[in-house]
This record gives sequence, C-alpha cells and structure tokens, in this order.
Amino acid sequence: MEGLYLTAGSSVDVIDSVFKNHYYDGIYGNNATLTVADSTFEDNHYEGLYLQSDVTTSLTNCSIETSGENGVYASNSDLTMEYCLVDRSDVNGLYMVSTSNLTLEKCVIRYSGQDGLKLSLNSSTSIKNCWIHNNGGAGIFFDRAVEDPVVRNNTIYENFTYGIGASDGVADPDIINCIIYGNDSNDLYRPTDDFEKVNYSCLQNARAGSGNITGDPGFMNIATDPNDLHLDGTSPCKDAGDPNGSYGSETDIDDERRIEYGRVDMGADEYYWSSADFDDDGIVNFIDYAIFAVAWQTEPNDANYNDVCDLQDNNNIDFNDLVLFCDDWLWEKAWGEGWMMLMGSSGEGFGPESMILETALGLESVKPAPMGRKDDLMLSSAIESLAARPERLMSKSEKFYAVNAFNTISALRARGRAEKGVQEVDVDAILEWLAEIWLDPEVQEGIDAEDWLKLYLSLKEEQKKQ
Ligand SMILES: [Ca+2]
Ligand SMILES: [Ca+2]
Ligand SMILES: [Ca+2]
Ligand SMILES: [Ca+2]
Repeated sequence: MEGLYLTAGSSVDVIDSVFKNHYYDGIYGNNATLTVADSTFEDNHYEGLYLQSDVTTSLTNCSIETSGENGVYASNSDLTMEYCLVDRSDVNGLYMVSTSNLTLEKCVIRYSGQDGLKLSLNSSTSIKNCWIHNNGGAGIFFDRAVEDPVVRNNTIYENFTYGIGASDGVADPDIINCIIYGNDSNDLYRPTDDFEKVNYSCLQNARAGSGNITGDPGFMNIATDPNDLHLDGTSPCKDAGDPNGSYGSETDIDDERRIEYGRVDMGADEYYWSSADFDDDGIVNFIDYAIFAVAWQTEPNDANYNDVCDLQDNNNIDFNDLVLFCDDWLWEKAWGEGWMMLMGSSGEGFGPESMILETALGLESVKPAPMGRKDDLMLSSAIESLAARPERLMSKSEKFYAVNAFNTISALRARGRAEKGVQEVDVDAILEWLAEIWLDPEVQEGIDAEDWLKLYLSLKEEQKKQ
C-alpha cells in the first residue's frame, strides 16, 4: 500500500516524516494539495511520490532515494521543489507528463536509471541552481515542451547520454549560466533542430552564442568526491556568467549569495571563500577571532600587525575591519559535511580538527573532544545557526548591523575596497556578542585574555563616543 493516499480535494502538510519500503508509492495524490518538508522517501516499490492529476505539491528539504520507479511522477500537476535530493531512482528522477508545471531550485538529481528529469508536454518549467549528474540517460529531456523552459545556473555533469535533450519543432529551452560537461554522448541534442538560446555556459564542445566557453569546469573536490560539484577558486566558470542578468536576492545551491566577487558564476555553485577565515580552515570561528584580537588596533609598523586582518584595506586594523569580520562570523565552507546536512542526510557536523588551534599562531592547542561529543565543542550560537542553516548568514550578520550589498567583504573587495566607512554599527550588539562568546570555556582557552580585554575596552570607548 501507499504511505499516504490523498484524493478528493484534500490538503495535507507533512513535516519530518519517513516514507520507507511501501509496496506502492510513498505518497499518492489525486486532486489534492500537498506540502512536504524535512522528510525522507526511501526504498518505495513504485514512486517516491505519485501525483496522478491536479495535485499542487511543494517539497522542501526532502530526500527521495532508491525509488523502484521514478523519484517523483506528476501528471497535469504543479510541482515545486527546493533543497531536495533525488537519488538512485530506478527509472527517472522526475517524470512529468501532460501540461504539468515545474519549479526546481537548489536540488540535486543524480544516479537515476534513466533521465534525471524527463518532462513531457510540460507547460511552464524553471530549473535553477541545481546539480543534475550521473544519470543513466540525459540530464534533462524536454519532450515536446509547450512553453520555453528556463534552464539557468545548473551544473549538468556526467550523464550517460546528453546533458540536455529536446524533441524537434517545439519550444526551445533558454539555457544560460550552465555547466554542461562530461556527458557521454553530447552536451545538447535535438534530432534535427538546434538549440538557439545557449549563452554564458561552460560546454564540452564549442557553440555559438554569447559568453560560452569550453573546457574543464574546474570542480574543487571532484578527484576525491564525484558528487561534489563546487567550483575551485581557479575555475574558468567563476565570474563568467551573464553580467547583465537579473538575480535579485537569489542564492546558490549552498544558499549563499548568488553573486560574489562582482559577477555571477556559471553552474549551481557560486564560489566564495570568506576573507575573515584567516587560518583558511573553511570556517570563521573563534580561532580566526583570536588572530584578529592579536592584531587589533595595529598598523604595519607594529609588532602584532597582520595584513590579512585588514579586511577594509587601510593599513589599520580598526573598527570597520571588526564589522566586516562580524559580517562573516560563523561563515562555513559549503562543501564537505555542511553540504550533506543541508541535503537532509546524516552529516557528521564539524570535525574536531576545526577546533585545533594552530601552534604556528603561538596559541595553545585545544584537544579534540571524543567523537559523539562534538556539539559540546561548538559555540551554542553555532549549533543554533547550523540548525537554521538557510537563514544562517543573514541572521548572524543582522545581529550587528543592517546588512546591505555595499558593506559586505565581497562587495568591498569587488570595488577595490575603494570606499571607506561602514555605517550603522551597533556597538552594543558587538559588545554583547563578545561578552557572550567569552563565556564559552573553549573560547577562553583559545583566546588570550589580555587581547580580548584590550579589544573589549577599546570598543567600550567607541561606545561612549556614539
Ligand atoms: Ca562570482
Ligand atoms: Ca557556493
Ligand atoms: Ca578559520
Ligand atoms: Ca582596516
């Protein structure tokens, strides 16, 4: 039987549920409204979700794995998916028929037996910021699309036949800012017609259009993890997307800002590495704070001056640098465990190694805690922020001052750090934050008390001035 059977105009919200090993589908719907969040579909004998007709479905942060047929089948229905993983479906990852509408964002569709997405007679279709890879047929196949599909900022990689296929004589997909690479038969395939709208994309084979490039897209970790399609800092896809596109407040597959370093990247990932990660370990935490505290209020001639801390480049480690540091407080690299957590799998969280202080910095080492106690190592705010990951970056920085596109580290860097003066600083909030993190024993062990006090007292002075 099905895990859940919806019909006759029913409307159901499903949260935090597991649909596993059902003899038919995980969820069956016909004439229904369905909202599913934070749930897992696994080993269902037919489909993970079977949306028979007239079903409006929203799936957020779900994983749909090892379905016996398609991960999701939808007919004459509206499907919206965000932050979902569709993995190892026996047939297609998604199979939609008969004037269905699809909005797919920040999803991973991989290792399907046939196509990643097979969309037959689809009406409106928008696919953005997705990884579609290692499927047994095409990454995406548009069969007689009714309206022109929008395919923007996707990474479509290592699919067995084509990256994108489409039937002749019908709608022509608008393909922009995509990486379509390593697909066995071809990047793009139509039997007779060609694709006329392919721009600012990284392809294996040269093609007309604006801004297209060919060659290795330069994935950072592909040698060690075939499922990790994050860009390396040296990737030719970095800052090579359409500079005139409209991206609004869109975020990339990691839910980080869609534009970093002044121009959008090709593919689903926007490359970013925080300048406040002074020790380059992939997270901005109290270890970086310790480095910052040592250099606080120094200039190049001072013994403790450290140029990496001069985030707003004026040869003075001052208040504006602190504000920029706060802006990225608890930034974490998106690849590795963080990514797995986002995708609903059981990630391991931070490794204890991220808490080892570098002896080269003249700081004492903190012993890694035994496995299983890792939460104890993290600041409570870090635990909270991971739990609320999609809002993490914004909520953390809003704590200190109103965030706008003009005072982030990357924005300053993009403008050559020409502009000085960061406004609207909430000194009280920063002092409160400093006092709060000092209560953590790990912080006390990692940060020199005198450095911390010096910083705290000088901020107190700043507070008086305000
Ligand atoms: Ca960029
Ligand atoms: Ca990213
Ligand atoms: Ca760091
Ligand atoms: Ca500075």
